[in-house]
Amino acid sequence: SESKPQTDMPSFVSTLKSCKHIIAVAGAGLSAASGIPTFRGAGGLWRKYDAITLATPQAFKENPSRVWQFYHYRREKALAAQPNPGHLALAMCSVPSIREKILPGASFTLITQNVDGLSRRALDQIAEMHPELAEEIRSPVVQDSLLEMHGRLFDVVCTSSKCGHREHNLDSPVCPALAGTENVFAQNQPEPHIDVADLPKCKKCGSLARPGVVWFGEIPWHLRDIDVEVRKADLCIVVGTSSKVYPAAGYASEVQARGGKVAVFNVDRSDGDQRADFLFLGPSESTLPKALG
Ligand code: BJW
Ligand code: ZN
Repeated sequence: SESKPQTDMPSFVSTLKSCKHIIAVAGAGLSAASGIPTFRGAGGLWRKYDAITLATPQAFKENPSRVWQFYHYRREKALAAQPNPGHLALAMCSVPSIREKILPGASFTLITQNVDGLSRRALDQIAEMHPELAEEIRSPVVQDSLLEMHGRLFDVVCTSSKCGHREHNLDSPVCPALAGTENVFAQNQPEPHIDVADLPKCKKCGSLARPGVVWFGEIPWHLRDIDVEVRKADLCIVVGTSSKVYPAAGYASEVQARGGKVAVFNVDRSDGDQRADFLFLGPSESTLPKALG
């Protein structure tokens, strides 16, 4: 059946209240209002390079110096950024004692493609605002309901397959040689070249380290947990993603194929949104708090 997505908030809110297993699939648009550039469209260029071509194993193999400069720039941006009202609205749904008041009796899982850590920091902010919830928020029930499927900017991983050591690393800069390279913007300014010896190293075996993110052709994280939630879901909220990258782009139609509903929140049109049950065109930092408040 062909019918246009609904666009009125009250009917979405009443559908939302009747759902039992809710998933949200987020993309770069969720973090746009925090000053984090998106991948496609405006904001998708870093120096003269397309962000998509830098986020590949091939790019890292050919020029680890350039790719590390890109990730160093992204780490510094994320460190300086704050979660926005869209992150906070989703984080509230992740805390059972808050969720009971907005979505009584429902489960909620946030599947994010973003590597910036802002959704986890939104949880930390709620814990700071409500100290009585801090213990609940620190618990695995809450922390494990946030699935960062494309990895994390602040993980650093050894490239040696024999070692594979991974660490959480918030250093700014991630290594001394990268300091200041984020400020090289002009296209005609020579690109700094950093010797592999001066790039981030594995603290265990000394091999070259890489950002702990999921590049094209690599297997996303948490696929088993995601599959369980996608199969159960009766509502899929799609936020700030162009829905061009799989497997994430396929979750909404999987939910719909099993009879669930789909609601898209995006500032612009995105792939598959004509098949959504609800479509809210606008910045998610203002539409999400209205929908989930
Ligand atoms: C706003 C807004 C505001 C702005 N408010 N909105 C099936 C068919 C064809 C190909 C494949 C397929 N399955 C797999 C593939 C291959 C490939 C793929 O999908 N290719 C396609 C491009 C065709 N996928 C993979 O390789 C994946 N791995 C894989 O499939 O493994 C095999 C396997 C899987 C499952 C089971 C068994 C085997 C891995 C994909 C990894 C993607 N990695 C990156 C980089 C991560 C690290 C980093 O951040 O640097 O992930 S690429 C990049 O794209 C990044 C993003 O997470 C991802 C998605 O981008 P996103 O978030 O949608 O951003 P944009 O910029 O595209 O969109 C922003 C949106 O926000 C826009 O719509 C704006 O309008 C909107 N917006 N401001 C609301 N204020
Ligand atoms: Zn190592």
